[in-house]
Amino acid sequence: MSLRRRNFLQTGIGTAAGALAGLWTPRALAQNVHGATQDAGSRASADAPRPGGAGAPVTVTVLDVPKLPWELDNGVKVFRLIAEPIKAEFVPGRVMDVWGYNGRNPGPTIEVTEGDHVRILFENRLPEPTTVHWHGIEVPIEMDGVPAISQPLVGPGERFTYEFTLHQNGTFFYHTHMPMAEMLGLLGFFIIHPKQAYRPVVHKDFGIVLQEWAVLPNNTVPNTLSMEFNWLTFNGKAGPAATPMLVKLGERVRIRLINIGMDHHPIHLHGFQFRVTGTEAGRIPESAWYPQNTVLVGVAQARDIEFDADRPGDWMLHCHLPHHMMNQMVSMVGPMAHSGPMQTGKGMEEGMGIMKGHALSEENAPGFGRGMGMTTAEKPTTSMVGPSPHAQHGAPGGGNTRKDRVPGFPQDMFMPMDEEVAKPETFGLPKDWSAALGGMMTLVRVLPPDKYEEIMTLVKETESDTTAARPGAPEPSAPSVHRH
Ligand SMILES: [Cu+2]
Repeated sequence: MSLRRRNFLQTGIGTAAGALAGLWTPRALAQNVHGATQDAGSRASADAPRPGGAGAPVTVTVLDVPKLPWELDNGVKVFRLIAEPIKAEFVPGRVMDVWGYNGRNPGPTIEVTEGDHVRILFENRLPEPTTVHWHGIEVPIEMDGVPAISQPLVGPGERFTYEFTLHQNGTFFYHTHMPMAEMLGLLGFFIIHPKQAYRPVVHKDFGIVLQEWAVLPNNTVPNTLSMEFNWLTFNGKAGPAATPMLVKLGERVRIRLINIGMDHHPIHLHGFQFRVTGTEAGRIPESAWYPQNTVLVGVAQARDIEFDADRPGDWMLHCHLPHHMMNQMVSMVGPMAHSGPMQTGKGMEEGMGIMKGHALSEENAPGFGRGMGMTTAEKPTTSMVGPSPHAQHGAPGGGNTRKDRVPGFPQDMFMPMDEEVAKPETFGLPKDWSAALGGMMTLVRVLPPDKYEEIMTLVKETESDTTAARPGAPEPSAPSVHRH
């Protein structure tokens, strides 16, 4: 189906679903318009004029994350950064209580140029003290953001001004230096462009923040004590809710990856070989590049990858740890569905697979006997897998008793949610595409020129319905507003 631009504009929210053959729902569209308000600053920016004229780098697109606006004061770029509790929607309908900056998780992207003098007016609206560390950036010790050592803690309601000159370029980030609060989401990109673009030049420059979360069933607050993570996000969105990257066939692409968490993530790209061209310390000399299609992004590391997008397709970019490709994993809790010794219609302990003790006892609750909670030791639990008379309930082809005799069945589920995550960037994807993505998974859509223009037109028109600022444009912002 061809995209009918005028129809899309004229239909309005109420009838947009018809215009786009079921890919759209009023709810999805409304969400997207709302999202565009927040995200327009980071969308489609590679097509925008290069900020410093010829030879200057393209701006970075951090999908689903806004840019932090700045104002110029006597040659100083002045940013306002506010740490505060916020709401974050990992996938449609799953709103979590996390911490972030300026109403967002991850925090808005700071994007500047080597040689800039920056001033960051920081305000703490958290219920506890904090500081901001500029990860990898060579700043004077008083600006390093380490509590008690380089500066006093910034208490709730207090402010602190960071100010320094940038003499590096590359992919950096900012984050709190209170470790537990890192696990609640206090980080963001701090990208420093060189004055002249790196060679070979890229046409698209994307950024992805890797985060992981442990959210117990029926909770919205991440458990920062847990070592077992069940939500994995790219730019604050779990697959399939992360917005796909749009690339025109033949373009050269850079993707910057940063990681703060408890795990290292092997990020794998389908369809292409890439080179790692940068680390958290800046650009790697070309003589040290070598081909890869999986890059391990360790904790506290940044990795820039580059490739020529010379083959069309909707290509996956994802963490390859199997548990990091799923959403909302839990074990041994909740209403029992099927399988093994965990059965419906029985007592709480049997239902949850707990072999010892009471389900709500101090030693089992609230972790239900597993490491997701506050328990001090792993408890013996039954395995979810195994032959069961109930095994057919949740499975395609249910009722096939032969499956009941297959050890390990059931495992994977296939749950499409195309409509819930529909937005211009997902236009034209095959039916049920969304079921193939969970956790740290997204798509690099390498599109033939006509298809690319079609979708970019839709992206821009959705943006133009909003009053969002352009990338890097000074905006008299009210950054403390909660935008969810
Ligand atoms: Cu991972």
